[in-house]
Amino acid sequence: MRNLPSIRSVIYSVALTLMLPATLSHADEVTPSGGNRSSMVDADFSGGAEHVRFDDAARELTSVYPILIASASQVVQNSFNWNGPVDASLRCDIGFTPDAVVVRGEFVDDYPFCQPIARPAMPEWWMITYGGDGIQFTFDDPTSASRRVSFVLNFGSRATRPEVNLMASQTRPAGIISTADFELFDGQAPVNNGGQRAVMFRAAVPIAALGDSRLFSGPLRITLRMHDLDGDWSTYQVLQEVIERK
Ligand SMILES: [Ca+2]
Repeated sequence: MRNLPSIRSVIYSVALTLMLPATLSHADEVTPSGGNRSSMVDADFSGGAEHVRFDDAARELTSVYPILIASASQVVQNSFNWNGPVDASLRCDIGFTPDAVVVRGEFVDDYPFCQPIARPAMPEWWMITYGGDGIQFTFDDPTSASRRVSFVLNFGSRATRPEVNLMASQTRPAGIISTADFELFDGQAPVNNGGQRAVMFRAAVPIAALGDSRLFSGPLRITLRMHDLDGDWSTYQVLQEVIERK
């Protein structure tokens, strides 16, 4: 029997700074070892931005938007693989400052940090667009299909060396955003989710490293995709939610 996730009832806190730091202790052991597949995401690229710290950016927030992914209707690829919120679900606050995108949230995954290749970003023609566990944020202008920026919170295999990867930008090459701040923490065990502990994450990404700062000053469509791999490629699934910032 699957109960509705308790995270549905969680009231979002606008105060991103209330995050309680902890260490991440339960990186999953079933994660295959990293491979050597070549990738679009090899460059270390800052875009000339200063390194940003989450705590500093969170103090400058001008707007915050909550997103919840926990229902079957949000599984947009390989929905037959989804076994409910214990398998893959998340909630996230996406905030903006004049200079940074700030995200904070938590996810539940029965096999977290499964990442069989070192650089999981895949070309568009792959049916699997991101070959491992990761959370992808795409921002585009609803009035102009050509203006689009996308980055991924790349957990790294077994949560070692988490990094932010720029996936798509009109003005910047794909690569590691070394000026971003990204951390993972142990979360609490939500009630009614089978005892699966949540993993908390928080990140701040300089807009200058994403390119096209004008994109972030106008109407914005925000697409959040949770890429979930639980073992071999047959387990791959994608969950998605889209919101619009007026
Ligand atoms: Ca899973």
